[in-house]
Amino acid sequence: MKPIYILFTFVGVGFLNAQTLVINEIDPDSPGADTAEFIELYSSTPNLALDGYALVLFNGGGDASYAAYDLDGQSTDANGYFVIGDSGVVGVSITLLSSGIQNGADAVALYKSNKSDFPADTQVTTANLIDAVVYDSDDADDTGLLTGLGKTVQYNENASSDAANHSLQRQSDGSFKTGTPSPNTANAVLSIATTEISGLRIYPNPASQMLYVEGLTQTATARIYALTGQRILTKPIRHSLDVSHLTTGIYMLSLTHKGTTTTQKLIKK
Ligand SMILES: [Ca+2]
Ligand SMILES: [Ca+2]
Ligand SMILES: [Ca+2]
Ligand SMILES: [Ca+2]
Repeated sequence: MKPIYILFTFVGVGFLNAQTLVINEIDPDSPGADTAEFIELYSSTPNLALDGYALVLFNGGGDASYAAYDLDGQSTDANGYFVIGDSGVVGVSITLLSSGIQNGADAVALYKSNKSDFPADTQVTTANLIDAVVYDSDDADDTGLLTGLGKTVQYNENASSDAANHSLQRQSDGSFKTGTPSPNTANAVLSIATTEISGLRIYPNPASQMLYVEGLTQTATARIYALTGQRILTKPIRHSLDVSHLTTGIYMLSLTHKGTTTTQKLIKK
């Protein structure tokens, strides 16, 4: 899934800071009477004003809208999260209408637009589209939604046979995987390699200036990703890595050494 680059500037050598707003997690099907549904947005810039954005929910039946929400006056929080959902969901800022979130095959889309542009039964469009997720619960791919929103992959909330207790969560590679819902907080990291490089020690973590690595017997490749999946840095590493230019927050650090890649959470303070 391609991140949307709204603004980017180079800071230092090899660093790319991009302001991004994405659909980070969706939970259309929830336990019982399905009253814990939510959509989580994430911005790489904390406290991002959401003026001018609208969230639109599309029905796969006619590939047309069944609900729309203006996000004017709202903002992401200090950690970059924003949640629209049922009233009991942790950190909810806008409560969903009674139409809720349909369980699929349907779609959720974020536009730089207004609710008034999406009265009920408005057809899917890529005009002013910022991000979209087409999802289902063991349903066939809906080509009308996928094509209409410029997407190629439809994600299955029931991929681990527990749609009610799982949400679909954006991973570091931009794909969505099922896991325990995490409204208003970091998604579970579900796709990282579990391989370990023996004798490897990475410290300090959290790091503010330099990150030190012990145990590499030759130069490795370090890659740092934002939680949105966007790669921020790729650099050769032997003993240390300067992370002073990273914005405070949570990242994924991957090290590839002699053909083995290990990935771990990195906190920049
Ligand atoms: Ca639902
Ligand atoms: Ca669910
Ligand atoms: Ca359809
Ligand atoms: Ca989350």
